[in-house]
Amino acid sequence: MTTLLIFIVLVLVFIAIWQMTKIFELSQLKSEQAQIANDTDNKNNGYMLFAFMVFTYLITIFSFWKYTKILLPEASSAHGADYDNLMFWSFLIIFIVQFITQFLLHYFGYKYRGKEGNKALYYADNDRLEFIWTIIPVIVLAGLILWGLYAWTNIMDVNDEDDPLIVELYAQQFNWTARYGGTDNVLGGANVRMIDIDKANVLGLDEADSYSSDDVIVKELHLPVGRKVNFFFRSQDVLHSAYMPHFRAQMNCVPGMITEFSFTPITTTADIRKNPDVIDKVNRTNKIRAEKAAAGLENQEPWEYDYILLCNKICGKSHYNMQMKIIVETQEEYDAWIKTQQTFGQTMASME
Ligand SMILES: [Cu+2]
Repeated sequence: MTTLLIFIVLVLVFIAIWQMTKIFELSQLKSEQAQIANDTDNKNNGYMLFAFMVFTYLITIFSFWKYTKILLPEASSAHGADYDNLMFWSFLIIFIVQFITQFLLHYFGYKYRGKEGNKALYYADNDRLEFIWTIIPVIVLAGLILWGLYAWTNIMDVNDEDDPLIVELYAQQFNWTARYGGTDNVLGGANVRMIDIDKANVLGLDEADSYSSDDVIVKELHLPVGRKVNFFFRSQDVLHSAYMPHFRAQMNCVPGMITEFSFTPITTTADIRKNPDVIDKVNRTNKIRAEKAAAGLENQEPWEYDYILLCNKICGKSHYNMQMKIIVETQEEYDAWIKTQQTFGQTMASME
């Protein structure tokens, strides 16, 4: 792959040098006529322009056919469908407009290619035409923007209604830690200055704060299905971004401040694994892994589909691997799991 890239770069450098010498040659005022485009040149350029349009459309169709199956499955959060709808209509409109405008651009370039003796027609303006191509984009864009603002306001509305579960996501180079508010569902105060590695107080919780002792710190995020979750984000070192693609959620983690985001998971991990798109994706991946196993390569264990929290800001050399598993389960399963976890108070006591 690297060899191929180096080869491509070298070829491009040579083309650049060749073109530059050509420009230099052209700039030398010689009375030679050879460099002036004749009808054959214009015709060839016209055909190439047309061919390029056909190529663009073919590669678009090919990409749709080949790559749509690698996209995310349907959203697993309550607000996800609104987000996907907005995205779909925005892309559809962009796609239709680009289809028409690119056709006009390339087709007219081809149709009105230069011909000996042809003169351009002087055409001052056309008020009606200008009115149409101004007013239609104005209406469409205003509609999209208003809809977008409405969706944004709804999605970004973090409030305490409906008894949300309180979870903190803590980012550091290069891993995530999650903290639950515990039985009181209130997070104890915390600050990076209170981090005490010797005492395993890795998140810098305030031991004097009475809300801290029942907090539960974990390395795997469990969420009960159907309950709203209010997330609070902190970062220890640099800018990170908590990205939960299956829930259409992302929020920056900024050192020195607490950011917030809220969503309601609506599909359990067990249920998303039954989604036909997901089953198809898992089968395709495991086919590749089986081939790897046969060839004795790495990453050959069968893969099981999971929700995941990723970092979406390039935060350092292991950024690509900064992730945490998310499990959405029934309330009973969640209750059973959280009961088995140690509280911060218990961890501190065991360290003494
Ligand atoms: Cu990161």
